Amino acid sequence: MTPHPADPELACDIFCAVVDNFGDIGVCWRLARQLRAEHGWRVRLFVDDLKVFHALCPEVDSALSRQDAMGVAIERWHAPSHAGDTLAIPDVVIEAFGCELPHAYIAAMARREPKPVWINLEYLSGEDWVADFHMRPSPHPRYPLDKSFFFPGLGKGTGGVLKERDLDTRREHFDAHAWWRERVGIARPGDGETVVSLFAYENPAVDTLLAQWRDGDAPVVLLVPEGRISGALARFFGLPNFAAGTSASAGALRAHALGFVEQPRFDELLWAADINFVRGEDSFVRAQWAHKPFVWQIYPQADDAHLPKLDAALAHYTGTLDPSAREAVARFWHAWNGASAPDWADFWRHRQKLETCAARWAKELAGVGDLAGNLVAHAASRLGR
Ligand code: TRH
Repeated sequence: MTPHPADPELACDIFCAVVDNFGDIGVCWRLARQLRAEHGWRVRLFVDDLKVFHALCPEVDSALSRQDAMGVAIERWHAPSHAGDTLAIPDVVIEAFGCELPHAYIAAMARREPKPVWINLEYLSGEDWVADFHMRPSPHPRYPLDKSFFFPGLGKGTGGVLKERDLDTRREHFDAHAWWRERVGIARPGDGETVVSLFAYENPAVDTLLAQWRDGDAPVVLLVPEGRISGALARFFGLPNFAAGTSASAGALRAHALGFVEQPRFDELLWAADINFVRGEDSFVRAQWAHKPFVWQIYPQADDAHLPKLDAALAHYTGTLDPSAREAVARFWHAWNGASAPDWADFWRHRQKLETCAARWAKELAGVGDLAGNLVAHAASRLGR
């Protein structure tokens, strides 16, 4: 049973170590806000890199060791051994992505009665094994504590992915005309132009793709949030940089660089485009909720450990496409992840089918349930609520 906000508030600590980029804090911050806003939990978020956090939430001041933002208490986690000034252990403790909790904190968890619900939030994977391992408890070797492994996933029996209750309504009421004027400073492109958003790591395939867009018959309008791919855009257009506010064109391609926006506004970019290139974990999830075709650049791991995850996601997402469209998507995603040269025309000739597939997939994914709701239900049952 999901605790009603009118019930005494459940307290929760989330620990987040920023490994790199924005995904670790991106997921934790989204989860923290949702637990607070939709489930009425009292949330404290420990983060070891407030500068990265500041990019997602400009009201976070990286100089402060303790502050509140959007109803969430934020603590700068400044050393592995530090756990805030008090060791007040809450009802639920979430360690994100295997970051190690401070020993003193674990010892205090073991002393608490009743014991807190201890959850390790794993990275998202669409692979089948995830459902078998989701929520398996593992006893601590020294303390009388169980830790459960919460696996986000794309299929039944997994923890699902994050989705706010008002997301679809916000998407449906999105004012695209106002967005283009405000964010890009131009009128919304016409139906004959394909709008592409490009949020990506450095990618050797990007030059080929940019050249295909430039030389293609159909106009392409490219929106590029400033970041790791910006250098490639600057080189392509022969510019010193491709910083926010820069625009450039070549042949059929027009490109605009955008500034990084606070996280709740990131979805608007995905809604404004016809197709979205996304990466990592959180933007990959948001692209699925955007009801638009998308291309995923997965976070690369040693020994190509990411490739089965890429194929597992493809199997879920393209499961209802006919074989020729399904193979074209797989070819394009593989090319974008380093396998070969991308072929835009081969991929985008399936546009209509991809649009239908995107909406169908979002509906199917919603059937797995929202991650925050699934996590709350688990905690509530463990706490006997
Ligand atoms: O930044 P990412 O590549 O993050 C990660 C990390 O590399 C992490 O270590 C890795 O394990 C994980 O991927 C899989 O990509 P991701 O996950 O999409 O996070 C980007 C976040 O940035 C996401 O929450 C959306 C947000 N964002 C904004 O808030 N504003 C913006 O303008 C943009 C472009 C992104």
